[in-house]
Amino acid sequence: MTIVSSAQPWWQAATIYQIYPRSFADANGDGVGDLNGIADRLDYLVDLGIDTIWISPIFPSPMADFGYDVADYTGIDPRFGTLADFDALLAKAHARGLRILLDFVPNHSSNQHAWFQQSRTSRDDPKRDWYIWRDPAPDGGPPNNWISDFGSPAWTYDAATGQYYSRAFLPEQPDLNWRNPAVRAAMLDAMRFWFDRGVDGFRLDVLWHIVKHAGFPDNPPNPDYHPGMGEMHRVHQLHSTDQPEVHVIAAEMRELADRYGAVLVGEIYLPVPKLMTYYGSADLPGVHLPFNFQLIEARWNAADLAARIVEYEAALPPGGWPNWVLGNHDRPRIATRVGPAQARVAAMLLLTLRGTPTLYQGDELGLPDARIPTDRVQDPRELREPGLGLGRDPVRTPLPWDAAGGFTIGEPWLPVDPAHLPLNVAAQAADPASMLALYRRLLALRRATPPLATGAIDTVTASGDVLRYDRSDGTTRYRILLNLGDTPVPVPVPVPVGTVGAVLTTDPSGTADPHLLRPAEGVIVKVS
Ligand code: TEU
Repeated sequence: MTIVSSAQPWWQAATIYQIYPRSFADANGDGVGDLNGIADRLDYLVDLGIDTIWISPIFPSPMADFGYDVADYTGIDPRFGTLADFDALLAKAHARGLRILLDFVPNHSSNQHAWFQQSRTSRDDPKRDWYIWRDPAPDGGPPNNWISDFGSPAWTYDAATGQYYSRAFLPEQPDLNWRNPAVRAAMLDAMRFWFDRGVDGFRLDVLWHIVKHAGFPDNPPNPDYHPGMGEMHRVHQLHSTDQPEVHVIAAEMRELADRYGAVLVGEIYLPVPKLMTYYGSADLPGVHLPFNFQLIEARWNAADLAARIVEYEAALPPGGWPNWVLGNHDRPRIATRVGPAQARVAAMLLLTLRGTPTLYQGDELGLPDARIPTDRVQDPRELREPGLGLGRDPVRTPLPWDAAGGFTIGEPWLPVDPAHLPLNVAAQAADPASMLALYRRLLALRRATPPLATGAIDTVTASGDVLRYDRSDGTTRYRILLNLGDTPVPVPVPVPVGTVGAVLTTDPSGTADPHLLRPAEGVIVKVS
């Protein structure tokens, strides 16, 4: 896509929409969403008002982790379509002013990847060192106490050569050895392959995981561990993640991306101070946008949100551009986390904070987590640690397009929750009081109002249940007032709501009361 020259890079004013391709739209009726399904629905995304799509992995994969186990970094899985389908989708998206980010999975490949198949054949194979192989501990067990994010040791024994390989996730996801320059070259080549086709950037899966401590010391135990947390939390991932060398690799990726005017978004679950290091430095630039999951981690009250916004903004390094994420394919949905009324407030919050927002497919409909019958569970995480509420199927069910479903003419790979059907796209598109209509209004306002997209943020304060902040570009100032509670709150003085009037309210009535914030009401007010 042509790069528009302007003072501000395109991705700073962008709004990102995450597509989980298995569940977005199925064009060929096999029950699994596909690239042609996305291509058929691009106008929905244009009407919604987003401008950048991130598509979860579409590469050839045995689907042990639904695409996050890649068997070929430069192909398309036949379930999703062909390379020609992808090129057509990209062209069609670009023609509509939509950019596309792919989901690159650098930490691990599939165990079916040709590299790993070769690596496991012998200890002397030239590809041996492309993965992380270690001798057993003296007792024959795993080399150290590292634990997979999905529970159980982070090592799998391979009898053929008598060693363990490292795998931070499933046994089907062996960790690549990023300390090996040949791996780095091959993975950068794979990124270049997609950039050359016109891809606008990547989301980088578990970026903080990709380099491990060279000495493989035990991780320290977590004194706060209790079984309900998931087994991964038995230890702190001190030595298995977030090693200094990751920043050198991120800088190599950044250098490549910048040559194409592309954006890199890093998936990093770390506390804010650590997260900030992934912006890199002037000498060693990191990713453009280290994903900020503060809104996912927050307790839903004004004080906690205000504190997190202030902390995050203050921690940004010089030139570091903020970003905000409300949900994704791994975490409970916003409508379930905070309830349907507050989910409208959350929409206004996401789309009025400073920085690039990312919203997850279905959240614009206010979908709650789907109920999954036990015999239909697909997520390997749920299957390995059942009943802890860590399963991800509830946020991965097919998007309801119309009252009958409309996702597929076949049998969907995950069942549609009947509770989702009344929230379908067609019904909400026709209803000005709907969540979808609110998202459309918010996105349209953000597009038309530069201070809301890229202006400064100040006066972030919590008073009682009300979270308040201003956005301004020096001449025009907007005030955002969000009632995080379920009781009416008098509009705090000196907010001159009456003077200029509310620009937009989350209230389904569409009208704002100049003196009162209703329960779970948010308003945007122009104050100068
Ligand atoms: O997720 C990473 C991720 O969510 C975990 O590392 C997280 O820290 C852990 O589950 C604790 O909550 C990414 C993808 O988004 C996910 O879908 C993949 O399964 C995973 O990486 C492996 O590729």
